[in-house]
Amino acid sequence: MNKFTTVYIGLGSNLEQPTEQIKAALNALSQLRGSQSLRCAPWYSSIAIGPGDQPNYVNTVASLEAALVPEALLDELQLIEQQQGRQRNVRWGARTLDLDILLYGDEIVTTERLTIPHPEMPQRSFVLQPLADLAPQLRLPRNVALSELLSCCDTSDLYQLTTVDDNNGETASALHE
Ligand code: ROI
Repeated sequence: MNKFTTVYIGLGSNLEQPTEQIKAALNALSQLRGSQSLRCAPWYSSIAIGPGDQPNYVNTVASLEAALVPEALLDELQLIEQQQGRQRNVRWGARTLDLDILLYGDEIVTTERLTIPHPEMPQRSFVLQPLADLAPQLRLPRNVALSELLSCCDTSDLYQLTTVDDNNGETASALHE
């Protein structure tokens, strides 16, 4: 039996050189215990959802094959966030790094710490678009087509960052409209 589950993780940063933060997070994810086969979508610049006048975010989505159960994966992701200086003070405030478990295979998880699928996904172009870049045919639990969610979501606030390598997010640079 395959012990690995395909997991999708949303990455976001709008502080302290966001592209460097995303690069460092992908590096950490590539070394995550009990995980393999990291893939990353193109990167996007997105307008911040949240209070005050915040800088734009850099967002992307990564997938990996994980042997960790969801809560253990969450622990690992929070450790990476902490290592990259994440402070949890203002709700929806600016942050160096946000790592969200979007999907964990076909599982529906509702615990005190975790809700999977991520409940805000349908409203967030900066999640749906890179997720669709990675897995255009994806169906979410409860038989929801990702393409259907994306078609209902305004993506006009999103700009793909150009990359000079083969799309693994190493060298995002100029904005491409
Ligand atoms: N806004 C954008 N554009 N991208 C994010 O990743 C993001 N993450 C968040 C909140 C504060 C809701 N706003 C965001 O957690």
